[in-house]
Amino acid sequence: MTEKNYKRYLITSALPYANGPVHIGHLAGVYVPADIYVRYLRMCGRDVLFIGGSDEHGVPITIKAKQQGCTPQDIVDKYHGIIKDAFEEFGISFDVYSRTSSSTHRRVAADFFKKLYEEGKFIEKESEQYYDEEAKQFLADRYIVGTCPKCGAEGAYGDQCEKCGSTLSPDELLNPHSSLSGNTPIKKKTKHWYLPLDQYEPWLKEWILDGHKEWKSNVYGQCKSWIDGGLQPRAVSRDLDWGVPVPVEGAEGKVLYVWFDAPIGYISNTIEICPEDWETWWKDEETKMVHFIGKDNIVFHCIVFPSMLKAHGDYILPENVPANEFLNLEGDKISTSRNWAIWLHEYLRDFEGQQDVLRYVLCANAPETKDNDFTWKDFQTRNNSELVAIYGNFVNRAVVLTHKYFGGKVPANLKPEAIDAEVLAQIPELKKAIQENLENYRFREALKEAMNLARLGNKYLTETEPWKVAKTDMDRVASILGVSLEICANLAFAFAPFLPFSTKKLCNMLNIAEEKLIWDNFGTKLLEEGHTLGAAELLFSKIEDPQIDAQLQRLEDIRKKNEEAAKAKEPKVAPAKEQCTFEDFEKMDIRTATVLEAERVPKTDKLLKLKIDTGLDVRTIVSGIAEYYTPEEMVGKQISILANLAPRKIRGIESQGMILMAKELDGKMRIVTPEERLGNGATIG
Ligand code: B3M
Ligand code: ZN
Repeated sequence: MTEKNYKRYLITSALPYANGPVHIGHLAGVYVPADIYVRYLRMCGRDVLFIGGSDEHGVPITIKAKQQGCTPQDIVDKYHGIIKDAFEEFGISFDVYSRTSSSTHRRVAADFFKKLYEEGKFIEKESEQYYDEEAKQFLADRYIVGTCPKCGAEGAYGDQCEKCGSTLSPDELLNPHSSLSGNTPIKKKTKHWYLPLDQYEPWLKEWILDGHKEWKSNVYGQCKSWIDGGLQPRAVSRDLDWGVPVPVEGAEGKVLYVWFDAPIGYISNTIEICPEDWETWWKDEETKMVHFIGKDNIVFHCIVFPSMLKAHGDYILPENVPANEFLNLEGDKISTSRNWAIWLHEYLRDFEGQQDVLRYVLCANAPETKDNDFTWKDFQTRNNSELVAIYGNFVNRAVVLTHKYFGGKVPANLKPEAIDAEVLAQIPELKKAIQENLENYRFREALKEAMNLARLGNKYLTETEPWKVAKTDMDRVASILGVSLEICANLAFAFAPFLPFSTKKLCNMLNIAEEKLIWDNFGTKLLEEGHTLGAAELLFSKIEDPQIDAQLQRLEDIRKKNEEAAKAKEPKVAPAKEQCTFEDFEKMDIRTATVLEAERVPKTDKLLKLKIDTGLDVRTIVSGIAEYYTPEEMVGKQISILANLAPRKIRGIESQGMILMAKELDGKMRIVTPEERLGNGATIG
C-alpha cells in the first residue's frame, strides 16, 4: 500500500433498507466496488472485515407493513432473507450480514445513545408536530399527505412531492391530512433529542476540509457545501412505534431515528462476528475504516456518523468514504416505487450462473464520477464482444490447443522469440496499474487494465498463430503456448477481485489452487513445465438477442403500466382558477352573435376565419375550432363571444374577439350557445 501501513481493514457497505429487494443501482454504487476492494485486500494478505447487514427500521417499513396488512417485523424478515440470499449467490463476500432488528444491535444502539445522553452531548427540545387524534400518534412526514404548494398535485407527502420532486416540510403542505385516519391532524407538543452538529462544525472543517482533501471530489464537494451552509442540530429520536426505543425515562413511544441507529449497525455487526476483539477493530488507530455508500448517504457517513463517533470519544473515524453517484436504467432514474429497476434476485433467476457478467458490466459502467446509464444492449455487447470474444476466447484457445498438441501439459520453452519477452514484460506494468487504481477506488480503470491483459494475450495468439505454425515447427508452438498459458495464469490474478466465479473456473482449467492467488505472486512465473492442466471449459457464453429482447419487453411493459397509472392519477377536470371579483368579471363584454360566413385559414389545420354579426357590428374572428367544426357547420350558428378582447393578429388576420368554447381536459370542445336562439348582441353575465 502506498499510504500508511494499517494493521487491519474494516470495510463497511451501506445497510440496505429491508423493505424491498436490492437492484443494480445498489450493486453498482456500493456492493460491487466494496466487494472488489475487499477481495483485493484479502489477496494482499490483509486482515479484513467486510461488514454488511439490513437496515430494518424507519417509517417506509411501517408504511409497507400497513399497506400489506402485516407487521413491520414480517416485512423485514421477508426482505432480509431475499437480500441476504441474493448477495450470497452474487458473490458479495461479507464476513457478516446481520440486521438492525437483532437483539445485539438494539442493545448496542441503546447504549450508544445512553452514553451520549448521560454525558450531556444532546440538546433536548420541544416542538409542535402533527398529531392524529384518532390514531393517537404523532405523524411522521410520510404519514401526512396533502396538496403540493409548488405544483398543486394532490397526494404529496409531508417530506416530498413525487409529482414535481420538491422537497417539502409538513408545514408547507396545503390541506394536510393523516394517511392513517384521513383526518386533519392537530399540532401537539413533543420532546426530542438533538445532536448539536453546529458544535462539531470547526472540528469537521479541520478533519474533512483540511484533512481529507484526497477524498473523491463528489464526496468532498458535498461535505464542503454542507459545512459551508452551516450545520444545524439534528433530531436523533422520533415518535414512532418501530425502532430502538429511546432508553431514557419518560420517552415512551419514542424510538431512535433510523439514521442514528443504522450506522451503529456497523458496530453491532462487528460485535456479532468478533465478540471478543471487536474493540480493536473499532478503537485502534491502526484500523483503516472505509465506508462504501451511494451519494444520497454522504451527509450521514461523512458528517452525522463521524460526529456521533467523535461525541462518543473512543472510536476511530473513516479514512475514506468513496461514495458513488447513481446508475440509471435505460435512460430513466431507477425507482423502487415505479418498479423501474433490475432486481438482483430476478437477474440471478433469469441469467443463471452468469453473476460475473453483471459484476463486469456494473463495474465497467460504475457511476464513479458521474451518474451513468445501464442498458441491456450494452450489457449484451460487453458480454459478447469483451468477456466472450476477448477474455474467454483467449483462455479457451490457449487451453484447448495445449490439450491438442501437448496432452494438456505445459510445454517447455523450446524456441523463444523477441515478441514473447515483449509481451511478458507488460504484465508487471499492468499489475501496477490495476493495483494503483484499486487502492485509489478507481475500480472501472482497474477493470479496464485487467481486460487489457486479456487483450494482450488474445492479440499475441492471433499474431503468432500456433495452429498454423504447428504444421512446420512444434518447438515454436511449445513456446507460444507456454507464453499464452502464463498470461492465462496472470489473468486469474487480474480478474480475481472482480469476477470470482470465472476466476474459479479458470483456476480449475489451469489446475492451480485458488489459494495461490496471492497478490505478491501476480506477475511471477506460475506454471512449471510439465504441469498438467484441467479440462477446458467455456469461461463465458454468448448472450443471444431473444434473452435481451425479453428483458426489454419487461421494461416496456412496466413503462406502459406506469404511464397508465400516471394517467389515471391525472385530474379529470382542469384545476380551479384563482378567485376573481365581481368587478373583474364585469369587465368582460360577453354577448351572443351569429356566424355569417366561415372558411378555413389556408395552410393551417386548426383555424377557421369567421365573419360574425354581433348586433353591434359585423366583424372577423379567427378561432381554433377547425378540428371540431367544418366551415359549413358553423354558418348560421349562434355563438357567444368575448366582444371586448383586445384585437390581435393571427396568421396575418386581425381577430376581433373570441368565441366561448366549453373544453374537456382531453381536448373535446363544443360551442357555448344560449338554450334558445336570442337576438344578436344579447349580453351574457
Ligand atoms: N438504509 C439508506 C439506503 O439504503 C440506508 C443506509 C444505511 S447505512 C448505515 O440508501
Ligand atoms: Zn409538487
